[in-house]
This record gives sequence, C-alpha cells and structure tokens, in this order.
Amino acid sequence: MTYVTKPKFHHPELPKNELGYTHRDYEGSVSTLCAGCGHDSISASIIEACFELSIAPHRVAKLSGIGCSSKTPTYFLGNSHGFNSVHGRMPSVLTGANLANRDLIYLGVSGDGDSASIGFGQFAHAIRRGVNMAYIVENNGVYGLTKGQFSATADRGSKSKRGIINNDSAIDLVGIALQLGATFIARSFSGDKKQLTPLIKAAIEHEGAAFIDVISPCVAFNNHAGSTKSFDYVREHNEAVNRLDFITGRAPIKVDYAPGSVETVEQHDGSTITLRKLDSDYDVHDRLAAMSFLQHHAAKGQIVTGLLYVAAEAEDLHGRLNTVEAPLNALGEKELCPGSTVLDKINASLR
Ligand SMILES: Cc1ncc(C[n+]2csc(CCOP(=O)(O)OP(=O)(O)O)c2C)c(N)n1
Ligand code: SF4
Ligand SMILES: [Mg+2]
Repeated sequence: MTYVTKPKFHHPELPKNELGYTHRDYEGSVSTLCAGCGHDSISASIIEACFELSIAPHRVAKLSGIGCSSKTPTYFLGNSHGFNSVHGRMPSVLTGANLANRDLIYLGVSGDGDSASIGFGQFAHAIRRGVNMAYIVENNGVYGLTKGQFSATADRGSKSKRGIINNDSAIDLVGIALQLGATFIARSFSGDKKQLTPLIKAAIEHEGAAFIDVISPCVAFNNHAGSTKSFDYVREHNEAVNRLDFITGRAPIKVDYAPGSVETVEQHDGSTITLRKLDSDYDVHDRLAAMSFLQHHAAKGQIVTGLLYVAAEAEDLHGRLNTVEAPLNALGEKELCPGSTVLDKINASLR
C-alpha cells in the first residue's frame, strides 16, 4: 500500500466502466494500516467489485464497527455514504439504515473481534433477520488494533506471537451463518483476489443476508509459525470447493468448460452466478451438507473456501415485514398521515 497521497488528476485513458467511472472514482483515502496487512487487499477487491459492477458510488452505504478492519471503509469508496459505529454495533446500525432506506446497497465491514466477540449477538440477529447486505468479516484471528490478543476465531491450539497457546474453542462464523439462515455464505482469502472479487460482486447482487468470511492475515501480530491465520498456513491449507467465474446482470453468458463442471445459479432478482466446481461432490444448495463438510475439513486443519451456500429464492427483511417500496425519507404527509378513518380501522383491528 502506498503512503504517498495520489494526485487528483489521472491518465485520460484509464479504463472506464459503463458509468464512465475509473477505478480512481471508487478509491478512498490513503491507507494507514501496516504495509502488507491483508485488510488492504480486501479493500482493493471491494474497489474492483464495485468498478466492475458499475455501481454509482452514491448508492452505497458502508458501515463498520471498531478495529483495523473497521477502519478500512475510509480507504475505499470515498464518494459513498459511510458510518463508523461503536465496537460490535455495526449490524444494528446497518439494519436501521436499511429499514429506513431500502434503495441503497449496504456493505457491512467488520473484524473477527468486532463480530465474533463483542458483536456476536449483533452479528447473529442481523443474519437471522435476513437484512439485505453484503457483510464482510476481515478475519485475522486477533484484535489487531489493540495489539494482537487472541480473538474468538483463533483456533484452539494455535500460538500467539509471544508463544502463548490458545486453549479456547474457535467460533466459525461461516458455520454460525449457515445455522442462522444466511442465504449467501462464502469464505475467501485476502491473498486471493481472483476468488474474492467475484464473491463480493455476487454478495452485493444477492437480495438477502450475504456473508463473507475473509481470512486476512495480520502481518504485525499473527503471521508467524503456529498461527492458523498466517499467509503461509492459509496458502497451504486452502481447500477451494468452487470458483465464481462470472457474476452478471440479466445478460446471457457463455462458458466453455466441460459439462458437469459448471453450474449456473439464477438469483431472485434475475442475476446469474456461474460456478466452476472444483469439488464435484460439493452442492452449494445443501445447507446441512455444507455444515458437515466444513466441520469435517476443519477437524483436519483445512480451510474451506469458495461459495459455500446460496439460496436462489432468498427473501430479505423487507419482504418478511411487508414494508413499503419507497425509502421512508421519500414518504410524504399523505402516506405518513392517512387520516382518522384509517386510524380508526387500525385501532378496531387491534381490539
Ligand atoms: C466497547 C469497546 N470495547 C473495546 C474496545 C477496544 N477495541 C478496539 S478494536 C478492538 C478489537 C478489534 O479486533 P477486530 O475486530 O478483530 O479488528 P482488527 O483490528 O483485528 O482488524 C478492541 C477490543 C473498544 N474500542 N470499544
Ligand atoms: S495491526 Fe494487524 S490488522 Fe492492524 S493494520 Fe497492522 S497488520 Fe493490519
Ligand atoms: Mg481481527
């Protein structure tokens, strides 16, 4: 990551997307994270995903908690809405914002401490309610910002930089998200932009609770031998079950792979994900099988990555609550105050 502020002007021939924006239009302030931090690579993937999807930056709301990971929204999408909340409270703030204005694209950015420790309950409720969001946990197994204490996602038996062994069982946020009913669940690695970027694109397009656990090594406190969240460990134990090769809108797509190795998943809004299967037995629509597959591989020290579960017929919180289509700030007096006859009717129905 560069520490030199980039000049405002740029080369006139930088590639542009359908809206005429360049990558620069999706960047944020210069990162102040440690050089080599996995979180910066995730920011780069978010920028790439939004550029490729041609998202108008003003349509995105990025929300986060507290931590190095939660600082990152400052470093991408500088022209989008942003709210840096309290430690562990991002999910409830995001839920409230989403209920008030369903027209925005919600990106929740959090850390393993933020979501699996202090914010564990908040994480659980946003997922089980089916809030329409792309919820990304930048998972390094430590509290990076407060100097490297084990977090709740640190594996039992893994070693801290100072040689202390973690005796507590780990929380696997992917396993929890599966159990709580998330309709899009993936895991990836900050060092694998090719896998991560299409997953982020698909999560953004998914209409429902989309969760991505991204293993993101902390080079300052958790990148040594004995850590299970280091660059070397993740590279050696990564078991990818599939690759998302395409994620498109409604335009038809063509693929040249061998029959049987490719699966096309139609999403609720008509968008399409094309999956190249790396493990022919893995079924992305089988929640129960995904749970046991994950447990089985975790017991062998393997990290399963890829799109792990997707429900094609997802429903979000607004669908469940039957809310109005318009954002609340667009409702006028007529809709908000429909008159005494309607009020009498409502009161009578509650008696
Ligand atoms: C209510 C509250 N409790 C504790 C803290 C101290 N604190 C700040 S960041 C953090 C942990 C961050 O860990 P994580 O979410 O994993 O982010 P990382 O820095 O590893 O990316 C803690 C405990 C705080 N800011 N607020
Ligand atoms: S302390 Fe760790 S998580 Fe925080 S910026 Fe440095 S490398 Fe990244
Ligand atoms: Mg962390």
